[in-house]
Amino acid sequence: MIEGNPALMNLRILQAISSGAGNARLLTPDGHTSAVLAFTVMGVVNVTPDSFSDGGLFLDPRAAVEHGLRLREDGAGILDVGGESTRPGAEPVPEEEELERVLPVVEGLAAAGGRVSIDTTKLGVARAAIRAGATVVNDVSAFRFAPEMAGLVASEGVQCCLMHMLGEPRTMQADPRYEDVVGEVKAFLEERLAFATGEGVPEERVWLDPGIGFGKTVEHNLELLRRLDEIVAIGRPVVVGTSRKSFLGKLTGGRAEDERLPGTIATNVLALERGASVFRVHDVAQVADALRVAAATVAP
Ligand code: PMM
Repeated sequence: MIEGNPALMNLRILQAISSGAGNARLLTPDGHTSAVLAFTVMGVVNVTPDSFSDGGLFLDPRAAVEHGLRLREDGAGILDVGGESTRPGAEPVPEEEELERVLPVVEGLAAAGGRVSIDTTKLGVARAAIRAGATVVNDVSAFRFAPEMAGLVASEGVQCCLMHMLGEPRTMQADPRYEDVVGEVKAFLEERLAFATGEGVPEERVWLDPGIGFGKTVEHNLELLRRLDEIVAIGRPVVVGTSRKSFLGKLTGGRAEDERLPGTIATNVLALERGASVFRVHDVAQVADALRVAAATVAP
């Protein structure tokens, strides 16, 4: 447990691990670490027909690679490639199909020097993506759907993001309930971290994510964001993914997905202030600017 200002905790965490939160972008152009709070923007590259805000836009691998490279120019330190939608109610995609969608994109982005994470819950997809150049496994099931994923991450020496989700995407939004959402999510993440390290993954390679929108009501999401410092206190870099999610629409009178950038920025800026260090977003340029400015105001 680390105590103190969450933003400073975040900085200490990032400085304590030489690889930081992946290739944590530092805010000074000359790359000094001590002057300004560090953060990493993770750009979303969904290669799916049905993801909730960008489904079908980048199904062609060339379009997806171009999109990812644009996001990198916009300030994404990591490109998160996903081939299976996790929108509420989504049905699983067969492994072969997921592989066909993501592999050319992972290969193309890695060949162009991009740092790639693979957003998958499947062992075979993670293994192939790592061979194709991915260096982070972003598993929204936190190794629950394929426990062998932990051994893969350990033996390949890659990093992983373990996320909280209540159940599975098909059913997660059917009346989610918690006694204490923050306490339960925190306990889950601590248990998953212990599982990962027990399987040989060095703690320094694990990031944690409260899973905004994954089996949560609007109020659950807000409580997790309000008390994010409690998740940060576990002592691992915290990833947040609020980008364009439906609770932002509900809080703003029913705004559509492409009208949720202000809400996305507000939540990411506050999450930074509360100690999160990796921000998974679609609108990289705008969020990166907002985070740069916000980070300057919480600099030590
Ligand atoms: N959200 C989505 C997909 N993958 N991964 C992590 N670590 N955290 C998230 O919040 C997350 C994720 C769903 O969003 P999308 O359909 O817009 O990609």
